[in-house]
Amino acid sequence: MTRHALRPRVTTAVVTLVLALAAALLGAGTGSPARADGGWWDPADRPGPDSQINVAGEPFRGTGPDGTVRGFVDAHNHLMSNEGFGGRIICGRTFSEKGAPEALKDCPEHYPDGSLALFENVTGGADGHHDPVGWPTFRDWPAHDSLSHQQNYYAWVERAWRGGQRILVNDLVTNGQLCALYPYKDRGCDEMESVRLQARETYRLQDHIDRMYGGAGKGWFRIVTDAGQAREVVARGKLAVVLGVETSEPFGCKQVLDVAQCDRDDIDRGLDELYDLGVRSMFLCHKFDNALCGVRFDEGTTGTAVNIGQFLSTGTFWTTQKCTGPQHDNPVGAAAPAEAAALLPEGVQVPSYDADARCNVRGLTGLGEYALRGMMKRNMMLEIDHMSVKAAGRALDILESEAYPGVISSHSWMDEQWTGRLYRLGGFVAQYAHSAEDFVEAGRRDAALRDAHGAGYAYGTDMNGVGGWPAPVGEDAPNAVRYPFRSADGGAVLDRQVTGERTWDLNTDGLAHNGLVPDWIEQMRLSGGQDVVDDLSRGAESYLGTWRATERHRPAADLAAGVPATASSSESNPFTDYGPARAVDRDRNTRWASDWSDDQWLRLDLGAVRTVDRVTLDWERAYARGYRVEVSADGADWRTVWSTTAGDGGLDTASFAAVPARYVRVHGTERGTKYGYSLHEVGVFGR
Ligand SMILES: [Ca+2]
Ligand SMILES: [Ca+2]
Repeated sequence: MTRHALRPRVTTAVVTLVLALAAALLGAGTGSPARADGGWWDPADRPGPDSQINVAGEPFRGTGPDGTVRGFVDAHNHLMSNEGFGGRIICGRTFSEKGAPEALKDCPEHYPDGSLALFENVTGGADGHHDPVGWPTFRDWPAHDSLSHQQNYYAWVERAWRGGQRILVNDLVTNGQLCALYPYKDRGCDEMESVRLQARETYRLQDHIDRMYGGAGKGWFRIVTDAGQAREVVARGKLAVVLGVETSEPFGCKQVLDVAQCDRDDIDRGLDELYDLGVRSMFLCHKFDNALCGVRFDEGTTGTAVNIGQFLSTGTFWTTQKCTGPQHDNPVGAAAPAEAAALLPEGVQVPSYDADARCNVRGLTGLGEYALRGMMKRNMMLEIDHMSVKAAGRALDILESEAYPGVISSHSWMDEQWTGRLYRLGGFVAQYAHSAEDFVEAGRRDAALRDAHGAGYAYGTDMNGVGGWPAPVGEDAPNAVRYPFRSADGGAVLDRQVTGERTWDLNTDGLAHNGLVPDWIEQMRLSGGQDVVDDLSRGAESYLGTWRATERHRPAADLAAGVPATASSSESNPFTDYGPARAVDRDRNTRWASDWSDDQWLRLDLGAVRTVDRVTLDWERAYARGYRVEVSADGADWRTVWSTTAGDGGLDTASFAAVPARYVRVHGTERGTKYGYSLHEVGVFGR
């Protein structure tokens, strides 16, 4: 068939960029009705012809003897991304009042042969052509390697639920730049508008399902806004749906030439609005450096295309520096795809990057810190994936200083070396939906950490997220699923999933849509044994634990504000006071500074014996590489409760088992610079 011939160079350029951007942006019948069991879990009526579920058996309910719930968690999904990006990147809808034939149609420009399916074709799913017909034949989509077709039709989500999933995080997602670049769109590109629309559609989907079960509140799809509600839903055997947000410029917080396009009022208003919509979990940055934070780069050609997208959106490319610790961002692709580079203005080129400079220079900005603290004030959960190492490190510093547990890595976009810090806070980790074998292997790397912290595990399918999903393993693979199979909990029997005239088989189709998630979990069981499934079954309880702790978090009492402070020395300066009281005046613009030698200390008198378990240290550039935190009841006998020889300055938090203390001393042992020690603020917390 003819390729469309309009301005091929520019069109190809747009498409190449769009594809790479999008690939990165969201990661990465006539059949007879299914035989229903007739229980509470079966709808009384589906509107019009609809998909089958192909699961028999009652969903498990209730709580264990210890009050815990069980169930799988999909920590990262995009039920409504067909409404994002202007509405034409993901084709086919999550539901329709008229049933599957109406919902599962392709985008108009994909007809008749897919040659104008620009996004599909650049993302490689279709070799330039595909059969656009969805219902009832579904010859070419949904498929594990088709990045632009609906994977979350509600009945497929229903099958995932019937297979044991109990929590789903629905990240409302879009990217204004991709929307603007893509030639087809149904609506404007404002990111907050899109988030509002996707939230509304999620509530409409809930109503749609409720109607099949006899009215409001009766269906299995339950949008929840607090951990208690979620626990109740899970205990009733239904699916708790949590709203999240993953956009590149939340609250209009883009930056142009490094100038923020939002202010604190925008952030407060935006957070209030999202909270009112029911959003409890969110990303502060995603793919493009914005006014809140720098991003974790995408790799290779995709990375270069995203970098060009960032330039077009913000006027700046990514800038790298040597990393200050062992964590690093992904390597930036060196060569720009010629077609994408053609979109750049005359004379502008994608920079080249040193292989040993792997960290984004942009971290968490002042506004980003304000937004993070705003989320903490509202007891929301921070999605830390997609933040640059520098931004994520600072975010973790802040969360640690407040002992705030609400932090989630939902799809393998955080440096793995930070998993321990995240678990120590009480956070939650899910792995991207890799192939069963890879998932099992990566999951084993952190199994000891999960055990140590009593954490369950989860997956982030990133369905409708343009990431690509596990390919078929073939019917003869050692981990091929044998249909029908029993669900991991043992209570359901699942056969191959049928919609219209099409039957999907994980072995030959791969993870083509959300309905095959139980099949993929069965494959993980075959690959890695029952332990893997047990870990995933503990996911719901673990997620709820993180959420509940986040809701209950309150700032601890500040025991050190304005207390008497003394020090081994203070730097003398005729114009500025660097005395010890400056470290407890709760003014970040003032500081204590010692003389320039290693053995120096700062002592605080809390006035009475208090129970202390955390000390925070906000260092000026003159930080301590080595120091001890010591406590004393009488100012004479000292006991070390925490120490380090690897301090890195910035914001440090020393957490230790609660001890009684009237005096707290920060005792330097090794300077990090040639100067002395200097602290903007020291905080002491406890009960
Ligand atoms: Ca101060
Ligand atoms: Ca630090």
